[in-house]
Amino acid sequence: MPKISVVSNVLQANDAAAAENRALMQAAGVVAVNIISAPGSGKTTLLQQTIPALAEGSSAVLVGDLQTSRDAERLADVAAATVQINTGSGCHLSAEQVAAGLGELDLTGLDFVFIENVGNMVCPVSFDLGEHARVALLSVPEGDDKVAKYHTLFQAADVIVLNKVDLLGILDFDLDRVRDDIAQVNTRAPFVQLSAKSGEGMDEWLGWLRALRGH
Ligand SMILES: Nc1nc2c(ncn2[C@@H]2O[C@H](COP(=O)(O)OP(=O)(O)O)[C@@H](O)[C@H]2O)c(=O)[nH]1
Ligand SMILES: [Mg+2]
Repeated sequence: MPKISVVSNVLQANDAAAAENRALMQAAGVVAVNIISAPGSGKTTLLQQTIPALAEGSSAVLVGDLQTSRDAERLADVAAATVQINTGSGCHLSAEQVAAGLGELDLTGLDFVFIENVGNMVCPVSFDLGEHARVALLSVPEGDDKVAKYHTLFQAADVIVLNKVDLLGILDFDLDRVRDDIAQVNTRAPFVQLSAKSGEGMDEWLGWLRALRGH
């Protein structure tokens, strides 16, 4: 069998599992948000601040990492439930892994399931997990050239978040360049600038999530 067929079969199986995940969460009235970024851009920190601000215990988190349950431990205090998914050497979460994670959760009464994908700006982009919305997260220390370099991530995003704006002015980072690059690839997604550390800009992010949830 040609290699291309194998790849497309993998994606077809993933898409079927993603559709089931989406239907399951839809039926439970839960909104799923898939967060994709490079390692260290602040996914876990952002969720640590976001979940209590939305409402303590309103959200569950599925966290993907190659190894360790460190992020799940960091989120355990604020989330209604947290499932750590170790991918071994895998550079992204698959819909089947998310299905297994959802099997560990009681979705009753939840507003959101946040999915912290494996830190990677390339691999997770091709894999629908059954999310309702996709977040592309960038942070100031990564540099202002990443939107142009990793355009597929930003093209596929429903919202683009720039984290660590408390470091603007300390590090060289041209915000206009990022705005221009986003305009080239995605005119649909809002561009939210925030600091998960200082809290600046968090209101706009929380407002976007509440609008997504519909209340
Ligand atoms: N200065 C600053 N540091 C941050 C901010 N958000 C996260 N960090 C730090 O960035 C590092 C990586 O954050 P983490 O949440 O683990 O990133 P993840 O790998 O994407 O989950 C940690 O040392 C955080 O304290 C922020 O808004 N400003
Ligand atoms: Mg993390």
